[in-house]
Amino acid sequence: MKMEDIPKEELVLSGHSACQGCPLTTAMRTVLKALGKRTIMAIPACCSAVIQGMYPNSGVNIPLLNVPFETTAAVCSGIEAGLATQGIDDVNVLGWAGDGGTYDIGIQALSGAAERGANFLYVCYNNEMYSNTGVQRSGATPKHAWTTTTWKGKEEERKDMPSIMVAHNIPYVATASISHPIDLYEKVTKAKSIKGTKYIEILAPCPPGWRFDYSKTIEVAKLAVQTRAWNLYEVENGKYRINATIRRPKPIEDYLKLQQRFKDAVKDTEKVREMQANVDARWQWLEKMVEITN
Ligand SMILES: Cc1ncc(C[n+]2csc(CCOP(=O)(O)OP(=O)(O)O)c2C)c(N)n1
Repeated sequence: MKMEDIPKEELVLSGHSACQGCPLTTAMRTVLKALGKRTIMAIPACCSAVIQGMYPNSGVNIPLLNVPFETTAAVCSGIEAGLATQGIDDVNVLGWAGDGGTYDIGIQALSGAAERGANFLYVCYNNEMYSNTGVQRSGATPKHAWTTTTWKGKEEERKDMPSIMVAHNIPYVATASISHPIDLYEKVTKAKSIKGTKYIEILAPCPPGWRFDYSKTIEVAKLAVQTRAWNLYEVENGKYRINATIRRPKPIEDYLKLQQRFKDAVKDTEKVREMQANVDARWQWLEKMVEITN
């Protein structure tokens, strides 16, 4: 597939209020192009809810519900049940939430829906913090990252949310990045064809939160993949596949030094070594998972 094969019609309209260089609109454009117009979306409190518009206006050209923070997956289960009752089977149900609304606040509803096998796609756009309320740490914030609530650097490792979703034995789990739109488009297209709960997590570097220049969003996202700080992989019926094999990864500093949130961490060689070791170990784990599940 090539970029030209991605549909031209935009379901994310101009006139929304995202920051310049905001990654979530980039992600949402691709996801909605892959799902198409016959899609109903549920969005909890997060940047997406704010930028998409204030009632009665909307910057998204499909039916959309703004729902309480912790309820995204429960609402999606309800929409799906309502559609099934009416015999409608050609409408996609999409839950769309940030990492705060997924890793932390929405995890209970998501876990329940996944355990019941509710038929919908859940997308977490992961900007590794609570962005909308002014950059607080979330369960997705990496160790040593500055946020307004971890101003000396976060002391804990982040959760491994994709693995938590794999442990629910759902048919499809994938990671993606805004820097790889074809990969993302293909993953959403695949998820659309699968019945059951599907989970896709998209890395979404946030310029004001991660503290880099607004023009560098895609560059930072690319570097995350090139340094293996963020790996692109999918797990289909328990089988792991790596989608971007980086033979000669760049050193982790290349990624960290573009982001002011790591400005103190990069001065500490021990911390940088630790982060490099974590990234290397994660890659080895991923390769092992591919080996043992195929
Ligand atoms: C129950 C509840 N608690 C807190 C809030 C305040 N709140 C609104 S958006 C937000 C941050 C959401 O973070 P995340 O899910 O990571 O999405 P992002 O803002 O990064 O897009 C918070 C804490 C709320 N609206 N409802």
